[in-house]
Amino acid sequence: MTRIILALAVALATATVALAHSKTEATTPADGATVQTVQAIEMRFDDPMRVTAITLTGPDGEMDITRETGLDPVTEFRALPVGAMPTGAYTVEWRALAADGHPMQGSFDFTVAD
Ligand SMILES: [Cu+2]
Repeated sequence: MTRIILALAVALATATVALAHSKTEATTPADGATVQTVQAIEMRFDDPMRVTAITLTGPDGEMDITRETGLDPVTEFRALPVGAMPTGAYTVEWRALAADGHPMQGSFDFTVAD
C-alpha cells in the first residue's frame, strides 16, 4: 500500500512539473500566417528559455539567419533572416532549455506570398 501511494505521489509531482513547462506564447510571423515580407523571426515564451538551436527552412532548403538574442534565457527571442526570402512555405524549428533545465522544442510555419 505504501508503495502504491508513493508511486501516485511521484506521478502527481511529475504532472505538476510538466504543467510548469515554458511554452511559446506567440511567434512572428504567426504560426500559419501568410506574409509578404519577413523583417524578423521572433518567439515569445511565458518563462525565460535558453534557445540553443534555431533553424529556418524555406522552399529551397535550410537558410541562414542571424541571432539577435544570445544564449541567455529570454522571454523574447529574435533572429533576422539573411538575404531574400523567395515565395513559398517556411518552417522555423527551435530547441531550448526551460528554466528548470528540461529540454524543450517547437516549430511554426508560415508562407511568404507576393
Ligand atoms: Cu521541466
